[in-house]
Amino acid sequence: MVAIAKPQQEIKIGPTQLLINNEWVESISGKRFETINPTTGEVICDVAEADAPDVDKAVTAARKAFNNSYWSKMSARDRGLLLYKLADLIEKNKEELARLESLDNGKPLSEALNIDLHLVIECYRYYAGWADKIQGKTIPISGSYFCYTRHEPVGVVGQIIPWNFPLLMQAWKLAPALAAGNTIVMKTAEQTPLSALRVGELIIEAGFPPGVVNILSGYGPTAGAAIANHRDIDKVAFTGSTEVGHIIMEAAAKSNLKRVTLELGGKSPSIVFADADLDYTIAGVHNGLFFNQGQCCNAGSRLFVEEKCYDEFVAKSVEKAKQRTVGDPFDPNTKQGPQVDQDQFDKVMSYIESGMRQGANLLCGGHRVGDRGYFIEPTVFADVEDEMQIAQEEIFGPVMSIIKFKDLDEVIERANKTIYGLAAGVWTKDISKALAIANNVRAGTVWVNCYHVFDMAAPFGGFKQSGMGRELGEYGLQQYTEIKTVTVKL
Ligand code: TXE
Repeated sequence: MVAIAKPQQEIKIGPTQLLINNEWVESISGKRFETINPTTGEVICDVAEADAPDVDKAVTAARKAFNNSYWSKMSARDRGLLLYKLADLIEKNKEELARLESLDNGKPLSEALNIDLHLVIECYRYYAGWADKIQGKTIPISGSYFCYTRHEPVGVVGQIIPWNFPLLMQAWKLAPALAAGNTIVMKTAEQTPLSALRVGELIIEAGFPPGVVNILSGYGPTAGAAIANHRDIDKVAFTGSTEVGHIIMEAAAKSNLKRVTLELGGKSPSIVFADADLDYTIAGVHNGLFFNQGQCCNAGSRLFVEEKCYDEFVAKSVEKAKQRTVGDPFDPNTKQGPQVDQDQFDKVMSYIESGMRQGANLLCGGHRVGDRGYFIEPTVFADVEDEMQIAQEEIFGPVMSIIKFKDLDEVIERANKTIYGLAAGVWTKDISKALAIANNVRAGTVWVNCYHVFDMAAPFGGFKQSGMGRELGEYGLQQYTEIKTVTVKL
């Protein structure tokens, strides 16, 4: 039984309608859907449910704002100031936003506040600084011409975000798009609509003009698909499953060849060599897998451990997992809250069953915690083989799969045997081994003796079926601009 403490302060829910053209409106169908508290399984409230006609309405507002408005004529520096103002407002309201995030998503409040909100505020500030530094080039072409490039906004951007970091994924999408001068129709994840809507209020308060940011709550196959298929959306940016990533690209191809960026699933190898500082590494890989209830696209979910230190590593990892406190996200001692919803809970439990069925060695966990909400024990499997489902597919839950390896070349080959390529970790004191992994593992990010280190200035994204394009940093900004070449006869 998980004891559920009452949140110390009453949680203010904020708006539950759609944000279109800086107005809070019901959906055209009048439909609403419920958002569930994953800690208890109870309904928090209902929110307006967008579908294709609401997407149309939001796109019309966004197009108008893009084509002919105060926004399109605003200086880049003033756009940056608006983003700074939004960051300040989020900072002012960060405790309230963190509580809302924990309520709707289930993540521990301390993490929502100190990690998610911290990064959210940094993200808006980082891209605020970029707004007036988006520059083209002058190009020395042959003949009597003056040639230069302009980096212009792509236009109306559709953004579809997931539920694992609702506010942070909103920031990663909104901040670079706004810095570059685009207008936006964002669909949040149906599991976690609330915090993004509260940010919608702050967007209006900051002074963003009508139509620049439109926020819709709704489901994927309806509102999400309407965005991906829309003929007047110039780009779609998506974060979610690889399966839906395929659907988004197909929709973009079949509609208007809108630009597509995708940040998808992963099955990232975390590779431990016997010379690593073992206790430090065990803590690092533990966090690399269990952080955020294991619901991270970049989780180090294929843990390769060198034969020479395997037994000790496994024993200590199991001890560490057993000590992890699972419980009420509002309790300051909690390290792990519930999975986000019943579907994710069922998915993780079915992978645990599959691990046992296929002969992996379950050393701790494997069960539900309590009798309500979506809590799962921190689970460790050892003796996992490469071809087992738990070593190949994204579990997205608190399930560690430990795999034995013998040497460097072998582990590189095995680490690359996956359809994914989002991230990788390597733990060693030997710089040559570290760089051999960094150079040869096909992944968008490689962490050496660390994991989950994010900075707004460092790009993030996937090789292979983990995605297309990059988010964050200057590279992330480029995905929100079109390059125009201007050639002038002299
Ligand atoms: O993802 P979906 P789900 C992975 C993770 C997880 C699995 C399923 O393995 O267990 O995906 O999660 C919208 N057209 N990741 O079902 O469905 C949807 O409404 C347009 C990894 O939540 O991909 C939501 O807003 N949009 C991941 C968003 O896509 C559609 C984060 C993500 O939902 C759509 C989340 C459609 N046809 C899950 N169908 C990461 N990369 O971090 C759904 N959506």
